[in-house]
Amino acid sequence: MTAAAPERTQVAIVGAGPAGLLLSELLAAEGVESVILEQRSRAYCLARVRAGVLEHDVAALVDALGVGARMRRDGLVHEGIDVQFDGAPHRIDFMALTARTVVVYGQQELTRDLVEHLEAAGRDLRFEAEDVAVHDHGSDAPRVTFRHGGRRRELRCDVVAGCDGFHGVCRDTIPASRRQTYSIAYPFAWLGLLARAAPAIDELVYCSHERGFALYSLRSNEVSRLYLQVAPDEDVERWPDERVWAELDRRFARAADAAWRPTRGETLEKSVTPMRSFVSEPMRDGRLFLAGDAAHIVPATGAKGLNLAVHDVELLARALARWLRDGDDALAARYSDDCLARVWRAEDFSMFMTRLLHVPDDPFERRAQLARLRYLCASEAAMRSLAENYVGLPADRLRVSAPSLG
Ligand code: FAS
Ligand code: PHB
Repeated sequence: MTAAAPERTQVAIVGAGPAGLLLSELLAAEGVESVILEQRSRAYCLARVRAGVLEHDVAALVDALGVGARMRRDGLVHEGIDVQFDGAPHRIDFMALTARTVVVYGQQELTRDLVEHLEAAGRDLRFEAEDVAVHDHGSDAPRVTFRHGGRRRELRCDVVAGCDGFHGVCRDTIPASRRQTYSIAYPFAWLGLLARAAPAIDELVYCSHERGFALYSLRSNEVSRLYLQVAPDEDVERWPDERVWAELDRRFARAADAAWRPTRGETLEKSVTPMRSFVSEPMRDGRLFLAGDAAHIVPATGAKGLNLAVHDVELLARALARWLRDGDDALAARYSDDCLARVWRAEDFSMFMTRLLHVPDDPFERRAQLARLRYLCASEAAMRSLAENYVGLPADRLRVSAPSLG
């Protein structure tokens, strides 16, 4: 295989998930050049079913970048969620409690909007880039090697952004001696179903039932997204559609409305997702900066994964523009700490939501959990805390300012 002449850019971005795509957009808006290297095909990246909820400020950022037209047209603004237990739903009113909302818009759709917007602007986005490897990130001249179009290639740059997700190569490029990882593997997984069925809900329903957790979400007025708590090693083959719908009916059953149940429809996608919490620190090593799932994973119960990735690259783009354009590396120096303040808050909130709603084996734990759910839905203070974390915390809520000693 022949080698092409080395190329050059300012920021080499590994991965075309929401983190990598948005980083390229944000850097371009700051006049900083980048190249995205993605191992999968364009079609594969656009077909991947993942997140579905955008925080208030994340939706505003997508708008500000000029990528929000379809999101505003097809996305659904939700002003609250329902938490269901003891066979009854309890509404948590985000608007009344926080004056902020969320937007339900599929990650698949957002990914399409970003890819099309980058392509229309002529940005350098390369799918099917194989064997990506990062070199010399501890020097002033990092390089990324890869195979593309049947040729070995080298990309020379000022900085490498590792946006290659949990299973990528960038995190492991940082020697284990220079990083610390923290993790929890939960004793359950999610069986997710995407169905062509008009949702029988106006807002998401998080349901804690004796038989296990269930989530009723949606992608549009024609497409529903539903999840069931299952065993951590569950085999999707053991869940034919009829069994999934029957179990959803059992868990979502409402005492006051026996007829109400999820609307059934044709299955578009069905898969099992593990539930884990994971953080790798620091998020920077020399001229390699990690963002999104490459550095941290949250269980999806708090709807934080995609939103955290966006917050990371918002900070990273600002830091790199200051450094590469203005020669000021102050923000780059504190990038990891600034990200981790929000990451650990989201890790805690996602763990709280996961433990609040998934059914434990221990009967004592279950009784205590029900007491926590009843308190949550009876206390405005508790509901406000959940609401403000769910819609997305403003940056000033992530750190305690030093108490005034006056
Ligand atoms: P991604 O994993 O999305 O992207 C990384 C990219 O890097 C991929 O395209 C991959 O192909 C590429 N890559 C990997 N290795 C590479 C290599 N060696 N070379 C080149 N490219 C490489 N989050 C929420 O906020 N709300 C939700 O409702 C929600 N639901 C979820 C449901 C499911 C089933 C799953 C799995 C996740 C969910 N998440 C949710 C979390 C999810 O949205 C992630 O947090 C989000 O995709 C993170 O984005 P990235 O960091 O860009 O990583
Ligand atoms: C989804 O719509 O896929 C979804 C929504 C909320 C969550 C997790 C997943 O907490």
